[in-house]
Amino acid sequence: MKEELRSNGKPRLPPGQHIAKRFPILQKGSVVHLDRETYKLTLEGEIENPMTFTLQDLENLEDKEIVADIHCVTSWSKFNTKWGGISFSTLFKILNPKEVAHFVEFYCADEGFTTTVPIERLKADNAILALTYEGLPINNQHGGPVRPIIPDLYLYKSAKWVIKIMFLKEDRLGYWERGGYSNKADPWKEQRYSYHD
Ligand SMILES: Nc1nc2c(c(=O)[nH]1)N[C@H]1C(S)=C(S)[C@@H](COP(=O)(O)O)O[C@H]1N2
Ligand SMILES: [Mo]
Repeated sequence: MKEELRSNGKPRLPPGQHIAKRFPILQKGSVVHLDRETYKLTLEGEIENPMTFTLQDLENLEDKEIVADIHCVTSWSKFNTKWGGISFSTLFKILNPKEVAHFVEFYCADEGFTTTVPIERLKADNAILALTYEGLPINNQHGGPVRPIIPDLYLYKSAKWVIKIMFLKEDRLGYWERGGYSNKADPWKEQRYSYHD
């Protein structure tokens, strides 16, 4: 079969990856079940307008859809996944991050799971704070009701069951990153492990 290429002529599948047949479900422990009625997302740290949103608040802000190829560091990739939700530029207009906010840390409902990304990564066109997958609310297995999807980084940066988003001056290592995975996590550069950083 002829290899698929991206618009820049490079292969569509990052080095060392293969296509998954289904959509694997992966997390450090068990699947978390968050109650959609009582769900709250807290946004705080280096922003002018800290706030807490209910799921309804977030749904009212929905303004974006992406179709993305996603890549897990354990080597599976999935093409053409469709997510709907809020663009980070919309969120940033509301929150007004301070000049000093260079990193964004996601806290998750599976105790102890965090991950951090440079704020610039969230400004990419294909990053989204996702509420839907393939047109339906994201299910528990895939991190619903709310998870960021950041397709340009290995999928451990796309935190499931997000309950708090913290804006930071400085970087902080997350759960998989402390365990030896790369904090840079660019699949095109095959930054899988921390010794590449
Ligand atoms: N809260 C939380 N988010 C997480 C993880 C986790 O352990 N906890 N694992 C990450 C990893 S390693 C991967 S590959 C993806 C898997 O997402 P999926 O189960 O929707 O395929 O979730 C990421 N987000
Ligand atoms: Mo992963």
